[in-house]
Formats: sequence, C-alpha cells, structure tokens
Amino acid sequence: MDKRALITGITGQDGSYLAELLIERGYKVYGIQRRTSTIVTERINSLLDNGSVETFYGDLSDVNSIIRVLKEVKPDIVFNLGAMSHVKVSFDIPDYTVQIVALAPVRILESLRLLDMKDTRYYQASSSEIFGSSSAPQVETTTMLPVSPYGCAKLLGYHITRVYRAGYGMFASNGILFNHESPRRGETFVTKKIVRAAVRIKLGKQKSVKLGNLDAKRDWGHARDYMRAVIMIMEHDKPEDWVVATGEYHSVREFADRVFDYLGLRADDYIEISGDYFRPNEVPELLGDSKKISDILGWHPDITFEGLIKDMIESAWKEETVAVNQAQWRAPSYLR
Ligand code: NAP
Ligand code: G4F
Repeated sequence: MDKRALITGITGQDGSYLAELLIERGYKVYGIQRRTSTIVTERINSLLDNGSVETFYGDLSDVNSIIRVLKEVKPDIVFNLGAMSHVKVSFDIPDYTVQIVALAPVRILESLRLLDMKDTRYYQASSSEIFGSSSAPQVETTTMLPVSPYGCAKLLGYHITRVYRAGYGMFASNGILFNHESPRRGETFVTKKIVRAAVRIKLGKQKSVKLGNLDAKRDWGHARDYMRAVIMIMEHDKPEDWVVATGEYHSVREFADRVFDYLGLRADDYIEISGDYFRPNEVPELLGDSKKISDILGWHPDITFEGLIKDMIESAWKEETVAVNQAQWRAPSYLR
C-alpha cells in the first residue's frame, strides 16, 4: 500500500519541493493549509489541480485542527515544515513565533502519542539558526547558542523531538538544515530579494535595492537537494539528528556581487544600506559540515552555488518578462 505523508507548511518553499519528490516516490501526499485572506497555494497549484495532493484547513496554533487532520489522514510520516520562518520578523513577533515554531512540534508529537499513533514517523524542520553565535564550521555536536526568538523556538522544537524519541521510542528525527534557496524562495529572504531586484534593475523597472548587513556569511544550498536529504533521513532505519549543508559559505556581499555580475552590472552601483534591515542580534557565520549524512546516507548536494544563482536569476527573469505564453519563453543569451 502507498505510504501516506502529511506535510505542514506544504504551501511554502520546502513543502512544495518535498511534495513533488514524495509523489515521485509513490507516496500519497496530504497537507495542512491555513486560511489566508489571499490565496497562497501558488507553489502547489499544479499538484492540487492534478489531484496528486490534498490539503486540509488547519493551523499550527490550533491543536484541535492538528488532531482532526491526523485522525483523517492517518499518516505514516508527518513532516513538520510549517513555521513563521523569518528571523528578523521573529524579533517583532516573538510570542507568535514561539507559539508556532516551538509549540507546534509539542502539539503534533503529543497528539500522535495520545492518539496511539506512535508508529507514525515525525520529521522536525530544525535549523542552523539554533547554532547562533557558535563559531563555524557547525556539526551535529556543536554547542547551540541561538541569538534570535526564531532560533530559540527552533531549539525547543529540536529538543522536544529528541525527548519524544528517547522517552517514548518514537521515530522522531531532526534535519538541521542550513540556508537553502530556490526560485520559490519567499521574496523577503535576502537571496530572492537580491535576485529579483537585480533582474528588475536590468529591465529598468527598479533603480536600487536596500539591504542590511552585507558581511554575514551563509552556507547556501538548493531547496530541492535539501528535500531529497529530508526523505533520506525519514526512510533511514533509525531516527537521528542530521546536519544538511554544502560545506561552502559566502557573504551576502559576495552573493550580490555574483548576481549583479551575471547580469553585467556592478552591485555597488545599486545597493543602498538601510538600518531597517539589520537585526538586534546577528548570526555572523553559518557553515555546515554534513559529513554524517554524506557518510551514512550517501547524500551530497547536486546543485552548486553558481547553479543556484543561475536557476534563481533565470526564473526571476522569466517572472518579470513573461506575460502570456510561458511555453515560448527562452532565456536571453547572456543569461545562459
Ligand atoms: P516558508 O517558505 O516560509 O514556508 C513556511 C510554511 O509554513 C508556509 O506553508 C506557511 O503557510 C506555513 N505556516 C506558517 N505559519 C503557519 C501556521 N500558523 N499554521 C500552519 N502553517 C503555517 O519556509 P521554508 O523555507 O519552506 O522552510 C520550511 C521549514 O524549514 C520551516 O520550518 C523553516 O523554519 C525551516 N528551515 C528553513 C530553512 C531555509 O533556509 N529555507 C533552513 C532551515 C530550516 P502560508 O503559505 O500560509 O504562509
Ligand atoms: O535570507 P535571510 O533572511 O536568512 P536567515 O536569517 O539566515 O534565515 C534563513 O535561514 C535559516 C537557516 O539558517 C532558516 F532557519 C530561516 O527560516 C531562514 O530560512 O538572511 C540572511 C542574511 C542575514 O545575515 C541577514 O542579516 O542576510 C542578511 N541580510 C542583509 N540584508 C538580509 C538583508 N536579510 C534579509 N532578509 N533582508 C535584507 O535586506
């Protein structure tokens, strides 16, 4: 019988890639979708249209909705990807961030236990943000010193997953994923913001882009590669915690330089520094060492830093230039 997967956060960047990969592997895929005033299913519309995904209304702040969906779907695996995932915004709404990011894992795990669904596997979308101010490179055993409300909330989610694994023998695993991006990345994260602005500047639609700290360094991979790792983690025979990263990092400035350069522009001519985009506390450098997942599960990223940038630019170019007939679109020669 087909395995049944339930994804919270299915409308997000990762949820959409994960759903596609699970469908390719023969899973039946279900998702929790929250009610929003405008429709936010853009990333999974094709899957909804062809019936390969079914969503249920629910909210991670509402334990009753979680229980209702768990009872209805009876999943073999729950992938908990839902979150208020913006680090800077977590300083503005710390209480809400903790309710969703920290308490949802508690709500789901405890619901699984009380519903006698302890055989359902649980994946927790943990984050490199939990390492906070610990110096790079970071591995599974690095001291976790979060410096944001989001990082603190993710740390609770990480530990509660370990507690249910140890205490109740549940198959509960953390994927400690470093930054991963794609054309589907939300527009307020720095990579997408830079790529979109650079393309719009090239097309004469925008004059400049305001950014914050250009010195922070991140280990940026591609979301599709990382969702492949997530499936490997959950199909492994043992529940464990895993760092997923590329092992290469770049500063925000370097990312911007590469993007503008790709388009034949000079980043310095268009970037304005604005205090609005600095955080009260910053994670200066994230660089993951994913030796464990590489040695034990054989996972390696396929898409390079350059490949990620190219994919994001080509997709943004298409979004900004194609109005009617997408099928006829081709990248201009200097983008290839
Ligand atoms: P994302 O694009 O921001 O997606 C977040 C998802 O969570 C969306 O589907 C969103 O729904 C949903 N959500 C938010 N609040 C909710 C609530 N109260 N109830 C139900 N659903 C809710 O994030 P992502 O980049 O795909 O990341 C996926 C997960 O991995 C998150 O937990 C994130 O914290 C974690 N993570 C991400 C990265 C990264 O670099 N991308 C790295 C490490 C960890 P709407 O569409 O309605 O907003
Ligand atoms: O793109 P960012 O907002 O990502 P950040 O804060 O690293 O968080 C992302 O990765 C985490 C994993 O480590 C996830 F858990 C989390 O959910 C999220 O997906 O910012 C990256 C860097 C930061 O140092 C920030 O200060 O870019 C710097 N930055 C500079 N100017 C900016 C901007 N960030 C944003 N969002 N917007 C700016 O204008």
